[in-house]
Amino acid sequence: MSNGTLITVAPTGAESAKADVPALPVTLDELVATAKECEAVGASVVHVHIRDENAQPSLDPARLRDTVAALRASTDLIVQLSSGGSVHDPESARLAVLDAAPDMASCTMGTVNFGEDVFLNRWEFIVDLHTRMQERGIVPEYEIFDLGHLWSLSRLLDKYGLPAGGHVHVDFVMGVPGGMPGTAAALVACQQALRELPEGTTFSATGIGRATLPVLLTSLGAGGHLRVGMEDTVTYAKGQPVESNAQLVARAAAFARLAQRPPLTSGEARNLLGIRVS
Ligand code: KMH
Ligand code: ZN
Repeated sequence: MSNGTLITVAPTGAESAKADVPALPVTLDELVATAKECEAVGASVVHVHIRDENAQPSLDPARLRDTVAALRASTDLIVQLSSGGSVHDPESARLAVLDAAPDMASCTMGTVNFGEDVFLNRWEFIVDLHTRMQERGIVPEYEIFDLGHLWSLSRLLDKYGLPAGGHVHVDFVMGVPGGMPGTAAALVACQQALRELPEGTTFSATGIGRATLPVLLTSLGAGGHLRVGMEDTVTYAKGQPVESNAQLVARAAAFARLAQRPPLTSGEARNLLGIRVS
């Protein structure tokens, strides 16, 4: 197995407003253009949240299907749809995301306070998501906002079996107000806890806002993979707004090369994650 770095770009998210962050990709054309730029500088996975015609977060089924088709037509990126949506989305709409038949979908492993809101992920909902993804051959990325979520994942896999493709990949989302902090110590604690999970489990990590760089550097040093993008940070450096998602991917790719762990191609990423080539 290559020692390279899987770089996921999360270009949009559901939290920032276009009015506040003009560089945020919110239309399908903007998303596809961003995805192509990010692929060119080292991304192999795109984690997708879409917006409606008013740039508001949306889980509209037709828009999701069109988005998957457009990203596949224009890039070789692995298309990962968010099943997390926004904190206001009902479970039924979040489950229906799978109908758009992405390569991957996120699966958050527990409820977490999310700023002033609550990101609700009941056990029965998690089981539903996991088993539906198994049935449809969609590979999950298990989103871990807090250490205890890893024990929920261990319980899930013990009771319901391995995900589609047989490989387990988790993403540590660090620094959400209400979740674990974006520190080296927290990341190392998560990495230690991976001993409870199947051998070969891989992880990526992302730090929200100011936690971006500490988490990126720690993950690289610990043998982990990276997620970057405007879903997680809209500030490149103090007082300097992010210009584009590609700017964040290029920085992550440069650090990965310096660490002698260059970005994986999307083909290498497919092998790593157990995603079948369709
Ligand atoms: N927008 C957050 C409430 C995911 O994409 O699966 C949930 C989130 C996680 O972003
Ligand atoms: Zn997301």
